[in-house]
Amino acid sequence: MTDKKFAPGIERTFAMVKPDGVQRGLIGEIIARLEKRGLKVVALKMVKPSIEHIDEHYPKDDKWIARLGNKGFTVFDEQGISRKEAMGTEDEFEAGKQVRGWLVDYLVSAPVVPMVIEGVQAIEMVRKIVGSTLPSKADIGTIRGDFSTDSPLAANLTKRPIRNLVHCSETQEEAEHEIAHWFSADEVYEFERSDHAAMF
Ligand code: IDP
Ligand code: MG
Repeated sequence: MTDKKFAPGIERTFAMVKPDGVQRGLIGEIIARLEKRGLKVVALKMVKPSIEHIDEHYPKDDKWIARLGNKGFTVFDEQGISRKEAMGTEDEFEAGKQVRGWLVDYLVSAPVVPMVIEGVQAIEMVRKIVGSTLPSKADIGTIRGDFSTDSPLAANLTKRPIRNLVHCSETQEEAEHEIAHWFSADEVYEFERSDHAAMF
């Protein structure tokens, strides 16, 4: 990548406007926030994925599933809501399995807009711009903090994933897996932004 010599630490990450973001007409707003920060969109498309494709997108290991189940539990514990009432189980792995199933079904319900974002510390920067998973914890100024208001309780009681508009990779490992899963090498472009010299 030509940029590497100007700015060490350049990374690529994967982000995707989820069905709620597409249906609410927020594709442009979401991409604009990433671009305005100085990050570069190097791959982009709109697709309606298959169940199999989404199933392979999200991790399947027990640790990830338990962590997923635990996210909602942290809020229920804070609010004094019974885990069993909110989730039908006290077990984070069982809860995670349910949430993963809802996620997979939801992500195939409408088109999504996957993209590859490149820039300095892109993985962390995109996470920051997108904001916390739980809308109540997402700072104002982040995409989720400004445009979403869903809660794990509301989501779980109606057996659906929290609607928080965007997916983005959390780690280098997720980024590599997700980029390769959604894009072939020739769909990811190399080019220089015109403001590159001013930024670096
Ligand atoms: P992330 O999207 O911020 O990376 P993850 O923990 O990887 O968050 O969870 C994936 C997605 O699963 C979230 O974006 C959200 O839509 C959904 N989700 C997470 N926890 C819950 C929950 O407790 N109930 C319903 N949906 C959840
Ligand atoms: Mg995640």
